Amino acid sequence: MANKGFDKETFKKSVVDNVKNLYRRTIDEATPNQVFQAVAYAVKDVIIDEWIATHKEYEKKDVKTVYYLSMEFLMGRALGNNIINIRARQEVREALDELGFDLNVIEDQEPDAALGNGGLGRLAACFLDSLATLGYPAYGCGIRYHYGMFKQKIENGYQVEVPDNWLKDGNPFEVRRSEYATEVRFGGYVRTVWENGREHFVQEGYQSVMAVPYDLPIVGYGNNVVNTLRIWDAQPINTFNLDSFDKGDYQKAVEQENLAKTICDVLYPNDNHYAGKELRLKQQYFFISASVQRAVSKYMEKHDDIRKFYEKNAFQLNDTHPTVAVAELMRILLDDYNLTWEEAWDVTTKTCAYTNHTIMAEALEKWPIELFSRLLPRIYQIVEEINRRFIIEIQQKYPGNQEKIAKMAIIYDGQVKMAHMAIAGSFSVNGVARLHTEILEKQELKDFYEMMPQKFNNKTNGITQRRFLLHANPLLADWITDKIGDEWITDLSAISKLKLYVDDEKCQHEFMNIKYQNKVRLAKYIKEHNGIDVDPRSIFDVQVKRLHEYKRQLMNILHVMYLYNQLKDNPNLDMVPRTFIFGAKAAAGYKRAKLTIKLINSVADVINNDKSINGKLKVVFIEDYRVSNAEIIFAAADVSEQISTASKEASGTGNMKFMLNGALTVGTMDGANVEIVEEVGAENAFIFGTSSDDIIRMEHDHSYDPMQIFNNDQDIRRVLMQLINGYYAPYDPELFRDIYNSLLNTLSSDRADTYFILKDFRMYADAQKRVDEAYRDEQWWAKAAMLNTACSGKFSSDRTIEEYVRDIWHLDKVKVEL
Ligand code: 26Q
Repeated sequence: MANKGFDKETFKKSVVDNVKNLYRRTIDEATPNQVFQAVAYAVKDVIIDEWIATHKEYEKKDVKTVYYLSMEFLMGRALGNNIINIRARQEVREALDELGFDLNVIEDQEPDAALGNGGLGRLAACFLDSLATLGYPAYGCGIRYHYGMFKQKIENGYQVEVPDNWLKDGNPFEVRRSEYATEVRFGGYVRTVWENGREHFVQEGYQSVMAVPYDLPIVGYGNNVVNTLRIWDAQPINTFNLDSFDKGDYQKAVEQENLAKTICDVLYPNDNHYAGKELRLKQQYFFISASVQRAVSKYMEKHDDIRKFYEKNAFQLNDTHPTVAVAELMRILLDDYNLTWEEAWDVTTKTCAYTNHTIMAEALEKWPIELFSRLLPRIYQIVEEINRRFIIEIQQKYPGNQEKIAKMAIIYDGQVKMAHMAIAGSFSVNGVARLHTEILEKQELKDFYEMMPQKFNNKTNGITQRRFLLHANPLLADWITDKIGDEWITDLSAISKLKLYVDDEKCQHEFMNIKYQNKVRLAKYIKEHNGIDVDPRSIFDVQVKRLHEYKRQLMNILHVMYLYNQLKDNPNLDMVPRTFIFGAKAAAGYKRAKLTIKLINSVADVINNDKSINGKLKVVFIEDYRVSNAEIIFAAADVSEQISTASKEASGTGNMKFMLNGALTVGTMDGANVEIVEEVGAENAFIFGTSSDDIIRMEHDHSYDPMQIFNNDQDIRRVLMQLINGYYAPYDPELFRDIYNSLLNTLSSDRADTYFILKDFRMYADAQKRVDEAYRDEQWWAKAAMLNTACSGKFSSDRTIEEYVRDIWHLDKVKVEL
């Protein structure tokens, strides 16, 4: 377990010295935040040698490298994770103890690196952890947003967004690499010149910014491997020429400076929703151009034939957001290396691979031609040519079929369709769970699948057990290691050995006792942050994820309202006390999502202050749900709510984090829930709801009518009426009218109850009834909870990464000796 090279006394001295050098203070005068900084630098000191050694080894072996291109990396905190991965947790804890500090308090000083919205960004972070731990050469490439995901405050029940100034005290782990700064160009026009009997294209009158990389270490677990997350920042370029100080130049200089100032300002806080903002496209091209330029330069430092670029490099596109990489790589190959179109296209389509994360129509990126061509004139020319040739291919396959072209063209209806370009420009297209990939092949991307089935494949998502068990749940982690050894840390399939113990009553007690202690820890957090008392003996029923209608937090809270009605009718109702816990950020402009947060808080206010129900029901909305408090929440959950409308959640990854920590799933047959149930057995989960096939069918034939359900089910009717009769908002009875309308009124959206909440409500309530009954049988529950942990082996991102390597990237493992 422990790190042999780690010396506690040296480390202590390093911390003390850092406090002196950074703050001119002795250690006993230092604030916890100053100690955090000092400890982080001391840890970086240990990491840095491994980081250098890793890259020396990569160079020596001339390895193939994957570039994981992503607009988002939702890293969370680094310190605790890094200490764990250098396997020095115990020593660092002792060192700090001896200096008079508590490691947990010190870790708590670190702001989350929240450079992502939710699932897609956190997946990227888990993948980096797995790549380093498995010893694969990899770079994450992204943006150094100055403001990450906003902090959420709840005021009077409403979400208020507060800027996340995460860099204000500096980031001790980052290294600025100005030697790799590179220019990125926007706007202007393209001039065609003839040279050596060939057309050449020169961009002129453009504005440019300097892209400057900052590197963050990604520490593998106990293997001396340290990979790099490279995030690019923008800096004004120094072309301000005083000699030619005329009005035009001055204007341009100011504009360039503003461009550099705005590009990396802030992460767009939209999750699964496209907003066609010009600045967003600038962000995309900015980090892609810089990353691709650098990857090509690095390759050419050691090779002479750019035509073989793909032999040493793979670009994985995390959704369509980085798709401009296809055209940017083409541009560099054509304009800078003078390859022919055919040669350049061969290299590009052997380098790029695309991961799809959603089938939601409103998330598809389509850029207006006007905007795209104005901002990226040379890139647009290349996209036009890609499109022209792609259409010829379609015509060859389907002669005379105009409909196919309308459905598949990259440029159509005045728009550039990024998903179509990603598919055309990649050798691999993957979904993120089996069901999701099937839906892509049979429905959403059917035409593409029929034309090029060989590109399509599935890679079911995973999560890193190092952060979400070893770090987040130390009690359970130690207990598991005690029982079956520590192999599970780097090979989660080994966790199945726990199955031997699921019938052992002593083990059941120990397991549930750890769950209880984790619930006490969360109860304490809730008391400190919400001022609400919750009973750790109640069922902790948790739904934490971004707020979105398809995820159906609304169905959850409507069910709470329904339970409350039952309790009001019958205060002696026999039910196991339950604490419903929510955590969710709504995109800042997503009105209905924000109103849902207000509804949850309004219901919480009424229920939590009603003495007559004897504490049988509590509702808690955890403010500012993020990676760092997620770690506390998953460990404490009894019930995991995964209740999306079937077919809408591509995979989900929270579902896996709950399972790993021994929670039972209440869920629909959607995303990776399908595979979770396959692993743990349907009898150890609470599955309900309309199937994805039936949902898709009803979406097509418009046969669903929620009003019928409203008319025929008086419990549902009563709950819905409470949305508009002031029951939860006496001061403003109309407050929740929009939510009521969304469920029943076809005028408020093109279809009422778009996400089939009323359709699934009864089945959901039944599933929840089964939870209540099952929890009473302590032995049954303990066994089922242990089985969830024991059957979670498939859902390690280590497994996912091995599949990407085997089927897509074809990387070799590297060993690093110090
Ligand atoms: C697009 C354009 C403009 C602004 C923002 C966006 C944008 C940003 C983020 C679009 C989508 C996202 C995020 C999507 C996402 O998180 N998808 C989730 O990905 C997870 C990892 O594969 C899956 O588990 C989830 O099911 C899926 O919803």
